[in-house]
Amino acid sequence: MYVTGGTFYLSAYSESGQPMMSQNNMGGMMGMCQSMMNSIPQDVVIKTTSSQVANVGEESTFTLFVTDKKGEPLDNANVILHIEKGGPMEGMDGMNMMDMMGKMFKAENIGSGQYQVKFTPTEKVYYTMHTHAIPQGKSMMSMMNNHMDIGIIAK
Ligand SMILES: [Cu+2]
Repeated sequence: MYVTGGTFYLSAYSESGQPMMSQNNMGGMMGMCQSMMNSIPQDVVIKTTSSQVANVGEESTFTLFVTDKKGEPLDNANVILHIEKGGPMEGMDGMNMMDMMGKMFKAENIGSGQYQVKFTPTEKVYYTMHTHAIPQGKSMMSMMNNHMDIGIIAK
């Protein structure tokens, strides 16, 4: 799957020329995530308004500020994310779409376009918070066009 110029389509072949459909681990996911990372969210603006440093073993609250492209705060967006160890591209290998979906959870809206995420790091590593903000009325498919990777440093 690739996201090119805002168009979402399926490619039958991965970059290596291997038919994608035969790959159980969905290596194409990496290409997709890379495309997502290289593009800015299409319908929203996602900003981190809290510290991105956390302590191992302690629950931290991260705050995201979501607006539309005009800077109007969005309180009814569907903000879903998953957090994993490593940089944006690490850990994607061997992870299939179902695993990813299963790990996703919803951020809680606290008003004024702000959303809270609670997370307790277990290791002194860099984590990536894959964040998707889907404006109300937009289909879940647009999550691919409204994605941002946010780094968290655990110490
Ligand atoms: Cu990501």
